This record gives sequence, C-alpha cells and structure tokens, in this order.
Amino acid sequence: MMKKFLAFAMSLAMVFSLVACSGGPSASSSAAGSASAAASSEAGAPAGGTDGKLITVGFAQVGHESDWRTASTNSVQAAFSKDKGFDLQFVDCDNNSAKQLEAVRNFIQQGVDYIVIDPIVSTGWDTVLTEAQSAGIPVIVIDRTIDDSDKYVSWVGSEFTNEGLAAGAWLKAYAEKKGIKEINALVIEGTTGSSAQIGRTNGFKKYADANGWKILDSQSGNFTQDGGQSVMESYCKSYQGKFNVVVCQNDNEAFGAEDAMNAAGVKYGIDGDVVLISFDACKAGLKEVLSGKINADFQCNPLQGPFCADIISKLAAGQTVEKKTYMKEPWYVSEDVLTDISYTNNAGNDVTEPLIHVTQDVVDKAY
Ligand code: GYE
Repeated sequence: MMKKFLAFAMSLAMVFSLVACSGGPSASSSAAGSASAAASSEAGAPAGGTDGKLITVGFAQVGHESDWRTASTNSVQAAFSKDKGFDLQFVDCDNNSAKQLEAVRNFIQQGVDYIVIDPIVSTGWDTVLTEAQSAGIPVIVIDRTIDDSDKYVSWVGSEFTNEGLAAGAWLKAYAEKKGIKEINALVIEGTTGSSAQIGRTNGFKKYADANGWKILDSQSGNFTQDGGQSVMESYCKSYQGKFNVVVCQNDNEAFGAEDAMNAAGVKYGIDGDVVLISFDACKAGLKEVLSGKINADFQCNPLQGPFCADIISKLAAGQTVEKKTYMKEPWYVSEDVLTDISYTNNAGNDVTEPLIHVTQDVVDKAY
C-alpha cells in the first residue's frame, strides 16, 4: 500500500521535476538559499510518515576517507534520527563502487521507503536506478552527481566545477598581486571518476589553459591523507625545484602533501616558495589557512543532511521537490590581500564573490 502510494508520488515528483527542469534554471546558489530557508522553516513540522510510522531510508555513503566525509555522515545521521521520524540504514561503502551498487540493491530488496546515494563515481548507475524505479522506491542523490542517468528524484550537493574555477580565478589574481610570473603546478586529484574530482580538475584546468600555466603532473591521492602524502613524496623527487603551486583536491590530501613537503624541505604557504591550494575548508583545513600553510581553501559544504531530510519529508507528504539544489560555499584565504574574485561560472554567469580572510573565529565555526 505504502509502496503503491510511493510509486505514484515518485512518478508525480518526476513529472514535476522534469517540468521544473525545462522551465528554467533551478541550479544556482540562490536555489540553495531558498532551500535553506525551506529546510529551517519546516524544522518544526512533523517529519516521518503521515500515519505516524517511521520512514525507512537506506543511505549508501561513499566511505570514511576524509574529514568532509565524517561531517557528511554526521549530518545525515542527525537529520534522519528516529525523533525526526526516520529509520536510517547506513552503509559505509568503503570507496568501493561494487559494494555501493550491492548496498543499493540490498535496500531495494528490503523495500525501504527511500534510498539516498552519495555516488562514489558518476557513471554506471542507470541499471540499478531502473531497478529502484521499478520497485517504486524514490532515489535521492546527495553530494557527488550521477551523470549517466536521471532516474532519481532530486539531488543536493555542490558545483564542483565552480570550486575549480574559483581556485583558478584566485590563483590568477594572487599571482598578479604577488608578481608571480610563471605558474608550474602539481595537482593531487581526488578519487578518479568522482564528480568532485572531475569538476575541480576541469575548472582549474580551464584557468591553466587560458593563462599558459604549466600543470607538470596530475595524479590521484584518492581524497585521503595517505594518498596525498605518497603522491607528493613522488612529486618532490620527480619535480624537485620545478614547481611553485600545489593544488590538493581536498584538505586531507593537503595534510599529507604538507608532511611530504616538510620531509623534502620544501617551503610552502604564505612565507614559502610554493602556493598551496586546497578544497573542503573543514576545521582542520582552515586551521592550516590560519597558520598560513594553506594559502587558499575553497569550501565544499558537507552539511546536506537537513536538505535531504526536507526533500524526503516533502515527497512523503506528496509535495513536489526541486530536481537540483546547490549548497552555498564560501572561499577562504590566509592573507588579507584580495577582497574578492571575479570569474565566469559553470552556468556562464559572470560573478564576483568575496574571499573570507580566516581568523580564529572562522576556524571555530567551521565544520
Ligand atoms: O571533497 C572529499 C571527500 O565528495 C565533495 O569527497 C566530496 C569529496 C570531498 O572525500 O573530502
């Protein structure tokens, strides 16, 4: 009975989201702003099933590779508590795509009410999403995107290409300000095939190509501290004295890269010879920005749990939801030399966005 209702609600939601999609851009940071207002204004409304039964939600989480991931897991677990009307089944997929597909198939077999996926990689999804659809189970995607199927009801996450573009725009302005004439960059990428890795890589590369910067090498550190360290150890050997920028696609990789550069005697950060750029802006990352070791950190906001719970509560109440919701994400810098950056974002809009100079207060408030 519940299943049938859900299947109906899902097809309605899909029809509406298709309409919403073709009707105009829902993808902007202002969409996230309104979603934020909606999420908080409805915080007091009863979530969960209308009949008082808990809504069962299966969540196939990427793994436990980073501080970002821990914050994401905590955010989802808090938003889907029993108190709030949910029964959450959490699976840590250990960065293993096969395990993630299996987790989703198990949720389908169990007949959960909703499935939430944070897709490790962006492709390979259409078959299992078709299976979920046939079973009448709506799928909500958070964080990373699914790029080869649109058989999900809604997604909430980040504009990863904008993060990469912002990093490029900042580096261009910073280099001009500091009189850095040549850029020889080393990139430590995130998990290969994840939309976070693809977007950050492409966004930054666009600036590199347009400005004649050299990307000496670009290898995956798998979004982990160990990965960042071992890639940087090999970079320090192969490119000794040849690089003046290191781009790590998350903070944990940056911590590992710092260890490797310390061991190799490379000076980085605001007083060094190498500009260190990172993404995520978790608390530990912003501490490094405060101390001047990381020059700039481009936030990716992991606190998506309440948005996701709001989406599911709305679906359960038969309401329509946005197909896409973007998180709001500030950019952080160590030095007070630039106040903002201007760039053309991935949606083709010319934007000017503030740079936040990191203080202890900013670190204290970070996730
Ligand atoms: O940047 C990284 C994590 O998918 C945006 O995954 C997320 C990324 C995040 O492991 O720290």
